[in-house]
Amino acid sequence: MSTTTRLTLRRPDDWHLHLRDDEMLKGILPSTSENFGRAIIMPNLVPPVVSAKDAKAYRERIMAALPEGHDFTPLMTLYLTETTDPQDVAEAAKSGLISAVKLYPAGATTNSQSGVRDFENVSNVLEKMAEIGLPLCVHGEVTDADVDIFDREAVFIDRILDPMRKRFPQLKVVMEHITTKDGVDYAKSGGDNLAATITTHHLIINRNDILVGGIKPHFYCLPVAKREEHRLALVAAATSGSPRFFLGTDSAPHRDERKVCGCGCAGIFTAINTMSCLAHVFENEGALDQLEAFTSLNGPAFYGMAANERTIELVKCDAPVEFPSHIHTGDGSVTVFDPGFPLHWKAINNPS
Ligand code: OTD
Ligand code: ZN
Ligand code: ZN
Repeated sequence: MSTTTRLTLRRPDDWHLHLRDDEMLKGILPSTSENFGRAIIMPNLVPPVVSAKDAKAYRERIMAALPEGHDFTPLMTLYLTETTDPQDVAEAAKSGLISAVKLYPAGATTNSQSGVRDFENVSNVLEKMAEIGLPLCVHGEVTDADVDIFDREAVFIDRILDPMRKRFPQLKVVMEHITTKDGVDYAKSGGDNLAATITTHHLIINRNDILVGGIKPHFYCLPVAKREEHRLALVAAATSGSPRFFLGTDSAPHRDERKVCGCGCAGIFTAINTMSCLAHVFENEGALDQLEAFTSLNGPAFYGMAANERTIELVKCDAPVEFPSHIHTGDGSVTVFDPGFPLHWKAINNPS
């Protein structure tokens, strides 16, 4: 039997990324810009990116931090609040400044305090977005104290997402970082206006990895990883080739002191080794032929963009590929995601 040891793919994109700001931005941006052509940039800065003016300024800071020679386009988003102006959104979309709007239920994840409490108060923005075809990226977890953290995604689908999609059937929705079989099933059941991103880490870890044998703060993220059956459903979805699923790493760096402490932040940093991790996962499933769809084709198709022209190569090496265990930024050290197995696939970004 012949085994694949070399693959050429269109250059991948990351449809959900946290780049932060200032020294952290400078330190971690190269991990993405080296490996990806474009990324949807999350707006959960402090304070958040809420207006076109904020998005423009943030985009400029990202471009200023980009290393020479890196070919990378940040796709900006606005953070939806109950006072977002539909006209500002429409103009920012029309000018090409933003590619999506991000919905955080208030309190659902890092820096989401300014998110939405009463969905009625954003209906004017959603209506406008449906009209102009601008995608809404959704952090799909309820925040009700009486809902168990492991159930928050499934409950969000029933209570919020499904009614919202029925009310705005033309609205393009991306279910961000799905973590459950419920999320997979719902994404499959929608029409062409619905898609879901899947992270690298949710394809690799389950909740045991966080908790068995001692607590692993570097595996803690939101939505929290679920049972193994859910991870398997995510792997099946990602490797299926279905156009509804594509990569959004949700790579979310925090400096180590903020992860390893009495109340650790949520977020896993995967930007630097994502392509190697994904090649491993897809190879295990006998699905290397579907990797390009997941990382490079389905996302742009959903967002109405062309796939990247350039290509990358993935080469399987006998010796494990070495990645740094930490990225040292001017804002402190960030731990790189450890998948728990050696990585043998190496991404070559400028194949000759
Ligand atoms: N999840 N951490 C962060 C965001 C995400 O829900 C998310 O998108 C973060 O640190 O910004 C995390 O665990
Ligand atoms: Zn989120
Ligand atoms: Zn995120």
